[in-house]
Amino acid sequence: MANVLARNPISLNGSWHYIVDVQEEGYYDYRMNPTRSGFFRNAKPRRPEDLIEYDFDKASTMQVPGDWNTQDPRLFFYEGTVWFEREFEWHPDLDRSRTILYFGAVNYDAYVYVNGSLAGHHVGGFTPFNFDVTDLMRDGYNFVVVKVDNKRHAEDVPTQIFDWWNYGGITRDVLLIDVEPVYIENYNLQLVSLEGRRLGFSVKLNSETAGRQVTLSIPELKIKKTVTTDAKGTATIYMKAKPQLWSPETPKLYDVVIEQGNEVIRDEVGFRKIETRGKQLLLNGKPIFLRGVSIHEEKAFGGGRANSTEDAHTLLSWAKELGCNYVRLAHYPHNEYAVREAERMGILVWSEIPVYWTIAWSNPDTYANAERQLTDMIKRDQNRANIIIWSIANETPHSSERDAFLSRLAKHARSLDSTRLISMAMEVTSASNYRNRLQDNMSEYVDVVSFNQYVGWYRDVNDASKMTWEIPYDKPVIISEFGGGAKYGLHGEKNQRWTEEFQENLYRENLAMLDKIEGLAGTSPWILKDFRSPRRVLNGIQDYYNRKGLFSDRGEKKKAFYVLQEWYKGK
Ligand code: GCB
Repeated sequence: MANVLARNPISLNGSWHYIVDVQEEGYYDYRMNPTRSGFFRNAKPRRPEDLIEYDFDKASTMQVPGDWNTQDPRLFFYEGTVWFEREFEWHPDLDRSRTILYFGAVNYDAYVYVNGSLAGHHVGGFTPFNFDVTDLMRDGYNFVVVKVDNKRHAEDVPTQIFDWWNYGGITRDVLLIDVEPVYIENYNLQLVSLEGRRLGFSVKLNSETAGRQVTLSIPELKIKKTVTTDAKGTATIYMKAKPQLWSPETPKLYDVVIEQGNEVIRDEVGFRKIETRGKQLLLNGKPIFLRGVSIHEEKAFGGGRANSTEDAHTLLSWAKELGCNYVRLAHYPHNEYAVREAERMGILVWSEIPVYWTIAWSNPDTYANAERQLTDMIKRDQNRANIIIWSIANETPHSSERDAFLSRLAKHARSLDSTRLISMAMEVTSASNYRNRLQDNMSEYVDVVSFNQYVGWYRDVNDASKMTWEIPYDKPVIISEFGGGAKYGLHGEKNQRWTEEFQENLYRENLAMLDKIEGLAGTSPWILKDFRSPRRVLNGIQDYYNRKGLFSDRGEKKKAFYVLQEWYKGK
């Protein structure tokens, strides 16, 4: 279900009880069989002699949405199962007979129970999901229990190793939404032709119900159109219109109202066209250079999972100060507030799924999982004008199994959305020491050729001026990552690793090198802010932070910030 915030949800955010369950005592009996008296029952002793060895009422509480790692010091490194419970009063809406329970994201594996019964199971830490819980709800007192497990596995997406913190918990909003049995599940409104200035609108009901009237209004454009759904519960219409186009300079959004039966859904939608011409990237028909930076979904100050407009606004304001018109939201779909705030601020977005490094390419369940995450990312954000690129992977090792997996994903993305560009962060293959050639079978499946390179960090910085780059594809090129680490406040010579001067020099050398790459259409250096990673263990320097930020984890600017800012002024 898309655009949930526009559906008068009842928020279940707030204080939830939690129980840390290292051995999944609340799920399996002592023979490892799922138990019927698990913690999801939220049981209470009825007689004095009853034995119940847990009690949510006496358990500690934490804030939802939120990660457990930064809310309880005992859980900082914890990867495993935690049970969450919350009670609430609820009364049926007599006009709307179905109730949907929605989660913005739970990392990673979630079993959801309502009043002791299973409502559903979901896998994947960064995409929304919802269950129809009508038959499980009661008038008055209700409770929800969620078993959350963030243990890593080789066949998961992401896989067992990744360079960011595995924040566990119910990390995005929990909402209850009352709907009628037939409701609008999703819709798609966009500019389909720049020249003819035509808009396309399509709508999809939750069921295959024909004959439903859906009205689209865009008052500022004097548009009011009614369509009738077909046997699939869908309808499409095209219309002429001359909207002011959305762009980073003028991020114009139009108020939109969509009505069906008693439903009224409001949204803000922008209209723009993104396409490529040879090695050029065109926004609204004009060449654009993407002045970007990569961002992890971590709070600006002190870390922890970010999940609010305010969190996003702070990070995006830093990107704007840097001179950015674009961000790479790495390495998984970020929360909807962040995407919408970027749209309001005029910031273009690359959005990605966590197909990262060594995925289990031959495992059909892994593929199905990746495809589901891709679908859910696209479905959630298909009306956001600022998203121009869907990225299907990052730094994946070449093999025929990987090619089969990724080409299938790319085709799937294109079948869902033909109006945006598809890319993935590739790796450079080098022909000789200073001669770099990008050769990747996936290049034929993407619209934009992107790659990460770490000259100056994982390779000698003195190489930068000698490097030549061959990118034998007639497509725009994005350097999706480059960078190096520095500890804020540590100073020294430019050849001294971890100093701000080292990072500053690395940026100078890299930017001069980038200027010589033919067809360069943009870049998103790694990364806006120092972020937590369990792989970064150097005491006194890293302390479990990847230090490649242009800002420290406390929001202090490092010297390299100014180098990039200056370069962006000329772009
Ligand atoms: C990469 C990865 C990114 C890492 C970065 C690094 O290539 O895509 O996730 O954090 O390098 O710092 O090494």
